[in-house]
Amino acid sequence: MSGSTRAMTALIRARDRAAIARAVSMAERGDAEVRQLLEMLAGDPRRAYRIGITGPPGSGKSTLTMQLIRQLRGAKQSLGVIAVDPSSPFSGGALLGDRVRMSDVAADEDVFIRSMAARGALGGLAPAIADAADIFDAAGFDCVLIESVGVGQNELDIARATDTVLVVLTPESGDDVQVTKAGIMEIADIFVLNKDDRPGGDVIHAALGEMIDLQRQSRLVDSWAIPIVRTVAQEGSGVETLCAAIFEHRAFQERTHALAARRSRRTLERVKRLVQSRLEHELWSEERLHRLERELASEAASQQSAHGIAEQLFADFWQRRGPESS
Ligand SMILES: Nc1nc2c(ncn2[C@@H]2O[C@H](COP(=O)(O)OP(=O)(O)OP(=O)(O)O)[C@@H](O)[C@H]2O)c(=O)[nH]1
Ligand SMILES: [Mg+2]
Repeated sequence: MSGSTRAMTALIRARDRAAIARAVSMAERGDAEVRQLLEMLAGDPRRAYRIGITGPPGSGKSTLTMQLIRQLRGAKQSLGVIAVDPSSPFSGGALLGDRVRMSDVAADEDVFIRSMAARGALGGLAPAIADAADIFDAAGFDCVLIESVGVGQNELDIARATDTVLVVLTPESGDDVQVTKAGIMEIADIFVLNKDDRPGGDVIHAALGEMIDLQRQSRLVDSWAIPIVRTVAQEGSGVETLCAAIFEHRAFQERTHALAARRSRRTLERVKRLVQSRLEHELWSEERLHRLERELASEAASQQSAHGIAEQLFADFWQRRGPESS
């Protein structure tokens, strides 16, 4: 264990901004050193509450996140914020970081905001987000907010990384709701109907309400009733109600022990993913790949099925790993 890693853990625990920034950059790059760092920080009993903000491009996630930051600061919560900025800013909205720099939040010592690029590190963004959230955890922040645009895999990644998921829709999201019905019902803990200053809100409100009712009928036990909170993020209206809904969801999950279950499921997924990428890395060494290529080019390979070759390779891998690892 290097001395600098040890020094860094102390700085992170003291919420040193430069150290936190450095550690998050390491997580983003997938540095091996971050593994050591997180192992050393693991004993800390703190548990930040993790809130995900997702939804279609341009639905107002960053605007809303800014408002949530203000509201949560009013409730004396210290905050670590991760904004997964889209790689192409097609929504016309400002990036969260830019927005913050121009606001009162910029000088607030109890808010730490970090952008991550959506293209991200090798193996996707999910591991980097999870590590960054752990770093914020160790720094003793009360809440971690994660904003990420909800397209494809991103949406699921956010849901897996957080304790409460806000799905931000707008009166214009009607088609999105129809198309991704099952997907958003699966991940949403709270629906936010933003841009409620525009017409059409009632229609989507009714559609969402119907989906929520249907889902509840199919559950036997008392399940969480997904609320729909209507907001105008630009003006901050509805944000207080949204915050109350988040705290309510948290209390519900604590009361029903769903939070502990959710967190251990999250750890399981994460461990599986880590083991999987480690296996992949070790299995496909350059040497083994070359050997396989040579084998396949040979005459003998034409006599074998792909299944047979894979079987042999796998057996060979375990045999070689065996003596040194047991
Ligand atoms: N009319 C109206 N416009 C809003 C509201 N909230 C946000 N906007 C505007 O919608 C645009 C997009 O807002 P962002 O907060 O950047 O949206 P986003 O979901 O973070 O966008 P991406 O991160 O790029 O997906 C901006 O021009 C906002 O000013 C609202 O409640 N009403
Ligand atoms: Mg945004």
